[in-house]
Amino acid sequence: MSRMLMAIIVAVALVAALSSDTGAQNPTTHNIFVNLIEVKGGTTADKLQPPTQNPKDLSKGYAFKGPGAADKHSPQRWEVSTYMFAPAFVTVRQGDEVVVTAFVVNGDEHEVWINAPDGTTVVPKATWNRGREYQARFVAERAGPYQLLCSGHAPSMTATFLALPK
Ligand SMILES: [Cu+2]
Repeated sequence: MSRMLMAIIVAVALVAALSSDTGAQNPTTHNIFVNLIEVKGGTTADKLQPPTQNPKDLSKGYAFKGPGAADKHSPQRWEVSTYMFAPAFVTVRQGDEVVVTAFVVNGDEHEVWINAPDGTTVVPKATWNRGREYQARFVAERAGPYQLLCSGHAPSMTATFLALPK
């Protein structure tokens, strides 16, 4: 048997296995743990000049402390930071229940909600505070990206739960 034919048989078998798998699956509940975190970085102006555009103009989630403001003992030092959800991308299947358990490590306050792929809200806006754990749940009735958003750190602070079609 030629290698080509063998490769085709394997590919067909794989597709058949995958499609029967997706077709027969019952809805599942996904328990997803998410942390709200902040990552920071910095250097000194003698090594790298600070950016000409203030990162704060790109996203409310970004912060920038220029030389002089970052560290008074090191006048050349400048720092940047960003708020994020970790993990920020999870796949589920259409029809599945998604239970997000979130712990706020950084930032005293986040105004969060979850939108469906069509832009409608499936989890209404709520305030999540540092040091607390919260739960948000929805059923991924549609295929496509469900987005966890934070208005105070938009547009960069977001997590996507991508519902793959049944
Ligand atoms: Cu936030």
